Amino acid sequence: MFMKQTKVLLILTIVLSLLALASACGKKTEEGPNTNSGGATSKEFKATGNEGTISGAVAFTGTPPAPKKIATDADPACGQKNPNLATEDNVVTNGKLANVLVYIKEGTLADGTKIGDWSFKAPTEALTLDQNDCHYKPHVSAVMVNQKLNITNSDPTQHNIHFTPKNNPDWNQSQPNGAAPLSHSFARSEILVPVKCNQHPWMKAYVAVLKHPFAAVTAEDGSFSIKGVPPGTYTVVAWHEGGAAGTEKTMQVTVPASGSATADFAFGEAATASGNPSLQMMPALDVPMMVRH
Ligand SMILES: [Cu+2]
Repeated sequence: MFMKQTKVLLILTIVLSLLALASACGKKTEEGPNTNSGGATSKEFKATGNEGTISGAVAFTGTPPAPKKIATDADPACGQKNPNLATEDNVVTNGKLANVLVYIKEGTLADGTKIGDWSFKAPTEALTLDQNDCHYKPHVSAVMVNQKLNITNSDPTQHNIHFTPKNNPDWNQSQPNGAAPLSHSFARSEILVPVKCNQHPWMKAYVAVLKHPFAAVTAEDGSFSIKGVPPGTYTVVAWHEGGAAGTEKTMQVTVPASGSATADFAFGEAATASGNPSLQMMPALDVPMMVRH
């Protein structure tokens, strides 16, 4: 009788151990194929040291529209600080265009993975968006999802910063002169978030919110440089404001290991005729969001 009980117990123990082992193995195979599917389970990208650079210049072809002087009657404090306040939608110097956002839209790394399959850590440094001379500085900028924006007021007047995104919540805060900086961030990617000032109708800025750090904005001389790009072949987009939602130019580039790729773009009337304009604001690397909204 006693022997029989021991035997049953022993068999039970063996069966249970086998079951536990089988379920552990089952779990492992379930996790395998999901690791590269993007979203919350995507792997964090780690630089390996063979990253390269995408750089170039953006030209403005033809005669650029002259900047228009802004009437500051709505707030004399703006005119007193900057009597020559002018529009910023086409900042052209020697045929080169400033304030163009250049970013990687999609692409495949040399190891065959898609850039959208990787996750990238947002920088801990905040991007400062200053209200200065009754303009936003910078006029065009790029941050990563959840990266902090530090909003400052350097003017002797009150501003009202108003982000009007499509994929993120509306955000609208007044900031009197001398007030402490405001902080904001965006939880979802968006190309690009328009910014306006409810006090000064001419004040406009654009903030790109990306899931990766591969973006740059052209300087006064039209140049830009995107560093730390893993070797691969990418679709690079140059975006410039104007029209309903801006104009885009697209180019394929291949970044060799530890090398560089050139991406030169042209905007302007003459360039538009042969270019690839798109009037669509697209969320970067975020196809499901397009369906949602
Ligand atoms: Cu303002």
